[in-house]
Amino acid sequence: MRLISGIQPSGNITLGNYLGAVKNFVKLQNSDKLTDFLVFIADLHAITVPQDKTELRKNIKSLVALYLACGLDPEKVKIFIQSEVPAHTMLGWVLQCNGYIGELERMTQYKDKKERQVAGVSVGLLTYPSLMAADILLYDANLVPVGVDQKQHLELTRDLAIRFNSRYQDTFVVPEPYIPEAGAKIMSLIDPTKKMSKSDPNPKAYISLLDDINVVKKKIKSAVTDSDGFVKYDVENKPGISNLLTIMSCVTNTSIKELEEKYKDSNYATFKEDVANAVALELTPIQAKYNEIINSKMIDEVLDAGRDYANYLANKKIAKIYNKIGLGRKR
Ligand code: ATP
Ligand code: LTN
Repeated sequence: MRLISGIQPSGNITLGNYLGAVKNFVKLQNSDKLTDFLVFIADLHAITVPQDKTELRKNIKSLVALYLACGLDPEKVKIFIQSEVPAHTMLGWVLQCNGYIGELERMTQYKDKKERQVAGVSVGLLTYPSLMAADILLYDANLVPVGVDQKQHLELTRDLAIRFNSRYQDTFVVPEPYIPEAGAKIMSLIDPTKKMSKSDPNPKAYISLLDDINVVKKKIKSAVTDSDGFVKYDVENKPGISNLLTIMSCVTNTSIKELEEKYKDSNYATFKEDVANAVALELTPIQAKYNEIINSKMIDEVLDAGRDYANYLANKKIAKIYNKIGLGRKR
């Protein structure tokens, strides 16, 4: 079984990216059903909205170091940068020509991000899911571990694969999403009805994995909750407390039920203090490892090996696809 996933270097990854995606990559890398696991830095996706050149470079490197610091083992997972494998863009174009504007315009992420653009909406923001589909289909991946916000893009990927397979005969594996039961949608700390997002303009909304530990604790303690005063999981009426329960449950591997029982007589201050300490405990070793890795040679070594392997698989596949469509001369 082949797995693939990517994260955009659009900022430092958040606790949401970690619990919804990276923590699961680390679990899945040990599965005995695995033949290949590819994890990449989706830098071409990041430029769908304006990025500062220096920041982008810094974020790419930092994301590799964070993947490793969170426990991805380069022996088991090939880590590479999307823009270093040109076949992604080559297939992205082909899939744009097999997708419909209407289906792209329906994507929730497009509709949300479009509203936030002050300097104009790029064409790439709309066509981005075709490139995401290319990222996956290029490798005949079976399973794609992602947070719940990517489910719609995965459905589109499946539709594109099925459509292409029926037009040009079987070419692509139709992939399945892998969405964790808990932690697939961590919410903003200042507006718990909104997803926690690394590109949120307000840093109080998210916890970055690289935030100073005291800042992490402060952000959790000042997370928006409600005035009921009892710790109970109820997403509809108590989204802030429910979000903190989810976070606590994921970092301590304890069920929400058990946590509700434990904190049934506690006030919010005590509960938040414990959540803050639990998150700090999870992030402290990651930060220590990150600091060891960020200036080491390991980053380039891992990326060189990942790039070569990904190009090897991707170039074989893109040649077959171009042949099926009738592009260029027969190879
Ligand atoms: P941006 O703010 O630039 O859109 P993002 O923080 O939403 O970025 P992505 O790079 O789009 O993050 O997502 C990387 C992975 O993390 C995806 O698998 C996505 O589903 C997952 N993810 C993103 N946000 C959350 C969240 N709040 N909770 C759980 N998983 C998340
Ligand atoms: N669109 C994703 C990042 C991403 C991705 C992928 C995830 C780009 N290509 C392929 C899984 C598989 C996002 O999280 N915004």
